[in-house]
Amino acid sequence: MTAKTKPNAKPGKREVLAQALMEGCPLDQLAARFVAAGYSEKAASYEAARAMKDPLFAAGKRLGNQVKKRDWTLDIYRRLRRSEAGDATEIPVVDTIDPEEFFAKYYHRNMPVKLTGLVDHWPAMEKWSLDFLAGKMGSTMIELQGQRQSRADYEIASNELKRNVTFADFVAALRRTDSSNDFYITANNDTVNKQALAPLWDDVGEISLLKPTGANDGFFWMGPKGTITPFHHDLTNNLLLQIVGRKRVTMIAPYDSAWMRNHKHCYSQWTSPDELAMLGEQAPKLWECDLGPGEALFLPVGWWHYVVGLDLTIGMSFINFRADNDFYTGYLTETDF
Ligand SMILES: O=C(O)CCC(=O)C(=O)O
Repeated sequence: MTAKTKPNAKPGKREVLAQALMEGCPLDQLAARFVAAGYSEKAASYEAARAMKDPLFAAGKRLGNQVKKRDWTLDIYRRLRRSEAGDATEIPVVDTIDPEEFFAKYYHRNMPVKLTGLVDHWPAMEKWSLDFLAGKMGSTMIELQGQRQSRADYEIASNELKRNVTFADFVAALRRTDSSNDFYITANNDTVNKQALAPLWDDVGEISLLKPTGANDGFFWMGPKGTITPFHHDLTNNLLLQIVGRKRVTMIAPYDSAWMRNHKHCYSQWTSPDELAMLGEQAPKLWECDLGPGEALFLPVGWWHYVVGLDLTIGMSFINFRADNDFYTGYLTETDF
């Protein structure tokens, strides 16, 4: 028996309505949607009128309008920020910032800033190299993200890509690799690595903006040139610190979130800043920052970021600021959008 398919079958009525709701179609254009989907003018007017009386459709429509209202409010921030910063895309840089200035001008205003002079006193800045780390930690089992190239959604699937290797094997792989996004020690490997790499914290000092908790604060990052952390936003404020090598960070403000194709949790469907830039006039503003050894980037909560390793990199990130940083308690429980 051969399956019968109806050529040019028009979508069902509820499908047309669902699509119209998802796309924010105004009520006076609803009938036209049915016509475009292949319904007669008469049937289209009838279905549009019927939808207005359907409580489910009405609730969906109100919800859609609420989202549009929120987007309008966010657009106020976008326009005001653009008036303030113009077309400049560089993240401001401040050397040896005073904590009071940091919290007043950046943290509490949800504005990114690149900071220099925060960690010049750290022994790690002088000591950490492949030779030193292999010598000190070589036989230690650590966890990393492996086989990332096997899946397009490697960041979303990060729990499934956890692999255990000795630090010596990891360093050997780094030495063999010119450029790769296939393996990377990230903050998602923190539970294992905080214990395993505890001796490294001897080389880590204090940072004036953070409150020491006495528990080896910070997340360890290390990987070859070519690592890519795709667009996402964090649920906390975050300080991203470079110790060895350079990273390029592209950021997009939370008020531009409507452009971010945020389909799941904190992730975006855009695969690179270049794709976004191709939107031309429509593109949200892409803020840029290159981060070198000894430099730190304040990544404010909610800001989208995309990070590329320009060299073999070693870094750390921190969330233990001397201020409220619990933005995850009220986070959504359902995160498919
Ligand atoms: O350094 C990286 O590759 C990513 C850092 C990051 O995205 C983060 O800490 O949220």
